[in-house]
Amino acid sequence: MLKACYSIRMRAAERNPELGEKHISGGERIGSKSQIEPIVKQLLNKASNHSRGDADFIQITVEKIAPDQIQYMPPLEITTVEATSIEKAHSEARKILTSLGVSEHALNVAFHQLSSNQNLRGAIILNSKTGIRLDDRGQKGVRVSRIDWQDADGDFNERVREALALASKVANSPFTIAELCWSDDPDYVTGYVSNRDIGYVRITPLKREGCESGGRAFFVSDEVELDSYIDYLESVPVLIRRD
Ligand code: WAQ
Ligand code: MG
Repeated sequence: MLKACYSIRMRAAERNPELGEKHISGGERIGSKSQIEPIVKQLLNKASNHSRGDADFIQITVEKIAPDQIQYMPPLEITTVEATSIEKAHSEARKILTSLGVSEHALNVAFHQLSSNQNLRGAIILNSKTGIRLDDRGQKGVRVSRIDWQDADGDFNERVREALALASKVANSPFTIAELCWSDDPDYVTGYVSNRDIGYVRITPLKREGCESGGRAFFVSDEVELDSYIDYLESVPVLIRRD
């Protein structure tokens, strides 16, 4: 029999009576019963020592998942592009996304959102041609969840591991044309573009140090079945493993 698995999710926020809620951090992991405690500790630690601020609300959700529903997939290949300026890094990202079929207008929408939005909790889903935003989640966006590595992979730091797992799950959907991401953390300026053919292309610097805007945009094809796409991203458990 397969061992029971658990999805463990965290979200942390700073609550200000005048300004409302500021997103601090989130995290998604999958583990066996005996891994719940160390994973909860790691997520609490991630929420508590964060460059975006001091969390005064931390929510941790633990849910059992059916092991026979887990999908296994390999990670995308990693490459890194180092640019000499933010402008050059942006034009490199645009060039790659254009070559994958993302329209100039959709790129403008995505770059504008990621450059100006300081409080996005999930991803925005954009039609890759029209640039129209398809999800109706506002600042909440769509959170890719139930995602982790099958085994600890010592090759990367925690941030790269998380982002690579997420990008690999996103790229695995036939509706995904490409993804653009950079962090909303003020101390992290590297982001990436990814898809199933080009892999995970890290690009630096996509923003200036100290800046708290960032996010993720998933560019999708006209054929997208939005409900099943969002259900896959949020609910289908995925473990990343090398073949
Ligand atoms: N699902 C959807 N969107 C998410 C998720 C998720 N599970 N987690 C984060 N986001 C969105 C959300 O809008 C955040 O504000 C934004 O992405 C940035 O999240 O060197 O650290 O966790 O190879 O701050 C990428 C490069 C780092 C890593 C990305 O993102 C590397 C990063 P952060
Ligand atoms: Mg962040």
